[in-house]
Formats: sequence, structure tokens, C-alpha cells
Amino acid sequence: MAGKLASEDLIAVAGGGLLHRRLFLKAGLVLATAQTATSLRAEEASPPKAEDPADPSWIHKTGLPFTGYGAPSKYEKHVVRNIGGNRTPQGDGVSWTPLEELEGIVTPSGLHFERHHDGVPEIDPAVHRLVIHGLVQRPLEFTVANLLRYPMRSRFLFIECGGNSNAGWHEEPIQRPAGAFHGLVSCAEWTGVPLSLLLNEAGVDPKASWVIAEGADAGLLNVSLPLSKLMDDAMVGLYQNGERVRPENGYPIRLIVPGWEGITNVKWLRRLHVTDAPAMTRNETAKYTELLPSGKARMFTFVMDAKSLITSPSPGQKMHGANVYEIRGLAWSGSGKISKVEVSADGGKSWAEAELQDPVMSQCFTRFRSPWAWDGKAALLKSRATDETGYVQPERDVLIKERGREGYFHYNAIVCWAVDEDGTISHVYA
Ligand SMILES: Nc1nc2c(c(=O)[nH]1)N[C@H]1C(S)=C(S)[C@@H](COP(=O)(O)O)O[C@H]1N2
Ligand SMILES: [Mo]
Repeated sequence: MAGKLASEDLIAVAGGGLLHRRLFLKAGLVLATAQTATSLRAEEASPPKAEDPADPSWIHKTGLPFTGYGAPSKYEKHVVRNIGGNRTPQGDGVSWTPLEELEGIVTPSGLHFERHHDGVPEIDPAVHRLVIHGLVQRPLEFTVANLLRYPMRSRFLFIECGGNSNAGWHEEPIQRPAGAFHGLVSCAEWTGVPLSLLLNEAGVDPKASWVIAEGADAGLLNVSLPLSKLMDDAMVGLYQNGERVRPENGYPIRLIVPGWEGITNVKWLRRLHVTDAPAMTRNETAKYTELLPSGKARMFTFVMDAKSLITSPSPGQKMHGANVYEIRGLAWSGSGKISKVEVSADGGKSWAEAELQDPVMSQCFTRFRSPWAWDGKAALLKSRATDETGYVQPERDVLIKERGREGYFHYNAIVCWAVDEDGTISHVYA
């Protein structure tokens, strides 16, 4: 099947060599050489000698035995979360998902980003309780076993920290792999009990309008959430990618609030206090709030706006000469489905529409792909997401004009990767 691309298939639809989005889907069209199909990970100086393809050594002995719980190949040991430098003895900090190492839309559970304010509590599910109280007719206490008996539903959803990509606010562009800059976002299949079922069972008072959700970690992390959103589509998450929620992601139960910033997805959930006003907790006043140029503060900005990111090529990877490449990336929006992703190879002067890979789901990662005939000259790669509400991901200068320089949270500007003639990739503001 391997064959050269016919030159008429390589007609650019945008500047810098961006090709029509359907190019790779045409029957028989493959990359010019098998080698270019390999990843752009920086090559080893002296790659090991290849095994004889007709007689590799591993066909001559029985393989390893069965395992109770599988782990990735030992050759993939470098694919790990990038643990942030601001770890404290109290367990406050983050670890980033290595987005540039992953494909598709699901983040393996062991690579889901982490944001803990007080470390990961070791909760025994047999003695953990969830309490719903306050402005309700019947305060309820659930065991985990009780919750496991309720009707459930599953959804593929991203969770993104409100502080993700905040290095974008820096004066100078930060030089890090894509995931160690934008990887406080991950996507998983979450399965649990619709919260409306439990709230209705408790009988919410008509005067109620807010719920204070509290976790069972050492800081009793809490946030105030509008009752309407919790009744609409929130759930008590019990399973993550088919297995029980991982300890670092909230075992045995976490709140799942689709499309809303990470902090609202309270882990190790232990209490839902139904009230008629927000509690003005530390996490919604001192943090996850930003001062605007007008002097007013932006608060309770729950929805994560549309965003996209090119994961390949990206900083730390290397292009191997002029050829046809697949630009790959992720897009997501807290407001619904991604409707369009455009890519540019000339810093935003011209754009080509990328292929959106099925499935495209609401409040979930969407994988985009775009064929690119790189001519070996310096290029500026960008991606721009549009969601089904019509919202378009802004350029960095537009975002800064709107929010000023005091921002720290909710950075969703277009990201620009500069490709050098020698194939190195760096982060630039352009
Ligand atoms: N109880 C509790 N819930 C929490 C946190 C926490 O520290 N404690 N961190 C919040 C923040 S700021 C984010 S971004 C998400 C991170 O979820 P993850 O660690 O599963 O990725 O959890 C939220 N829920
Ligand atoms: Mo967060």
C-alpha cells in the first residue's frame, strides 16, 4: 500500500502547506515513507540495531506469565505525570498529564492530572459516608454500598483546573512540553449516580439555591455550587474509565460537574449542604477569582471556555525534514461540543479546517488532525477552537485586553508553536 503521495493531492488549502483535511482518509494515501509515521519524539543519538524482522528473538521463547492488574510496557516508562515543583509537606500541588505522549481522547487513569490541596486521603469505603443536609425535608446519609445500588449513567468528560495554562499569562513564553504547560486537563469516562436523584430523595426546600460541597481531605476543601447546575447534570462519580475512581482522583466518591472548572469537582466527597447563598469559601474568593482592569473581580466563572492545543508537533519533539506530517491536537469546551478546529502554519494569517475525529461529545476532549506538507522552512503553528455556542478561542492579545494582567486563572488563548528550520519546536507569543 505504501506509495508516494501524488503531487496533485498535495495542493495546499492554506498558507505554509496546510492540506485538505480529508487527505489522509483517501484510500491508498499514506505518508511518503514508513519512518515519518513514527512519533516526533527526539531520536536517540545511536538507535539500537533492529531485530531481524523475519526472525525476531522474542518468537523463540514463551512470554511472561499472566498478571492480576496490567501495567504499561517497560519501554513506555517515560510516559508519566509531570509532578509540579511546588510540592509542600502538606501535599499542596499538582501533577500534569503528559498530553503530548497520548493519543485519542481518553486519559489513562494513572495519568489523569492531579490537583491536591492537602494530599490524597486514604479513605476506607466501608466507613466513609456522604451526607446531604441543610434546606432539605429529609437529611440523608449514604454509605458507598448504598450509592452503588442507585441507577447510574456514564459520560466522557474532561476535567480542567481553572489554573491550567496559567503560564500563558507570563511576560515570556514558557519553554516546556505541551503537557507540562497545559496538562492540568484530562478526560475520562465517569460513571456514577445523577445527583438530582439523591437531592430529590432528600426533598430540596423551594428556598434553596446553592449547595456547599465538601471533601474528606485534611483541609475539608469546599466550594459553593448553584443548585440548578447540580440538579441539571452533576453526578456522584464512582467509576473512572470502567474501574472504581482512583484514590488521587477522589476515591471512593467524587462530585462530577460537567464542563465546570476543576475545583467544583470535589474529590473524596463527604457532604452536600443545601443552602440559599454561597458560603464565600477561600476557593471562591481568594482563589479561582480574578481582578479585572475595571477593578471588579470576576467570580464564580464556573464554565471552562473552549480551548485547543496542538500536541504534535509540540515542544520537546523534533521534525525530521521537509515532508508530509499529521498535525494532531485536542480541543474541548465546557459549553458543549466542539464544532470546528482550524489550524494555521503561518501564525494565523491563513487557516485550514482540521478533521474532527469521531466521537465528538459535549464537554469532552475532541481529537483533531490536519495534514501538513512542511517545506522545511520556519513556520508558526496555531490551532483555534470554536464550540457549538459559536464561541471562538481568542488570540492571546485579545484575552489580555479583556482580562488585564492580573489574571492567573482561566487562560484559554490560542497557543503558538514555532517550528525552526532544523525541526526544533518552541513556544512563542505571535
Ligand atoms: N476534596 C478535594 N477536592 C478537590 C481538590 C482538593 O484538593 N480536594 N482539588 C480540586 C481542584 S483545584 C481540581 S483542579 C480538581 C482536580 O481533580 P483531579 O486531581 O482528579 O485531576 O479537583 C478538585 N477537587
Ligand atoms: Mo484546580
